[in-house]
Amino acid sequence: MTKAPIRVAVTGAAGQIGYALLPRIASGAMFGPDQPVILQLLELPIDKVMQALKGVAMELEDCAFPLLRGIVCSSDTKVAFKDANWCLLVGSKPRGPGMERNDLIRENGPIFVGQGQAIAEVGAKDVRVAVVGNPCNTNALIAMHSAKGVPKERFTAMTRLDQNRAMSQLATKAGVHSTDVTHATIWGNHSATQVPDYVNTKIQGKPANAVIKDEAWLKGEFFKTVQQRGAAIIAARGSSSAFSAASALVDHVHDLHFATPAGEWRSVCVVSDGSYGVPAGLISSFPVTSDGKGGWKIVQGLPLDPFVKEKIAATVKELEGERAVVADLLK
Ligand code: NAX
Repeated sequence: MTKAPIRVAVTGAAGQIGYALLPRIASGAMFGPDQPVILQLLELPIDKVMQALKGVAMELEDCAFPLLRGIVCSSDTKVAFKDANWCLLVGSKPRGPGMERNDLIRENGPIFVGQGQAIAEVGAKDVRVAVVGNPCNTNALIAMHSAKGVPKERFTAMTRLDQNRAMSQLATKAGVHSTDVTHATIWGNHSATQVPDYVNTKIQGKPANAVIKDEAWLKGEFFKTVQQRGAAIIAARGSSSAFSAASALVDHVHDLHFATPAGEWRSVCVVSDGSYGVPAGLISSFPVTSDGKGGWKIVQGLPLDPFVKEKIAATVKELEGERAVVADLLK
């Protein structure tokens, strides 16, 4: 029997992440090879941008994807989020020249107020949200507060790209394949203060720091490389990470849609319940398991060394600072 289609809303769909993301959703990479999807694409109400979105939709048609059961293009959140089961909030205002991080947070805040309200108003009863547009943790926090009546657990933000980057760096250093790196854990904010954990991340089943016995590298180059990878990609490519971000979003949603294999976990930014000293209510990256039915849990009781603990305190402080900047939007 054919499954009912999943409605997937994607904002910023004519952007570079959107371009790399949409064919992967439509081909079955996100929800599996037997799950039909309907894509509901949102862009800014600017002629040139809507024209570009039309071109993207034409390309999707030209792929004749067996699982793609419909494409909606709109500049109206109420149309794009209508009955959506998943809302992937990718679009946001980029950082302009001379703009401080706090300016970016303030510029983007209202977008996520409106989108959160629209999700609550017209989204499906089981709607779930993944925020990619930066600053993604705080944007997710704003959307979560604005979506009155939608359970807070439905809102996530993406540190999966950071997780994947950490896995790749550790695999290269240890001389193994990235599939030998499991339980990769990112704590905190998706920013330069994020914390890639080398105690709980495992290489061939052993703690990464028991395999890579180079503390200076783990606390130095490894941290810096993962934290600064986005900037390094911009420096090398002239634009920010696109298909790696799209691929990470496919992983993020896929792994929340399906159950996590027993004993494993993934890094996901979710609303804190106070675990690991992260103040309740902040959206922070944690090791998370999914039950495959819409539920998730923060993995409890993981050991943290003093260095990682100190770094988590710093990234949490940054998240609290970002929350303070948008306090008026969280009512
Ligand atoms: P692009 O500038 O290529 O595309 C963004 C698109 O969003 C544009 O087409 C724009 O018209 C649209 N947009 C802006 N405001 C909108 C709104 N209110 N409603 C609907 N559409 C809107 O950026 P792209 O490279 O695709 O990156 C998108 C976002 O992802 C950026 O905020 C970026 O910082 C963020 N990233 C997040 C990552 C993460 O790991 N969480 C990694 C990659 C990326 O840097």
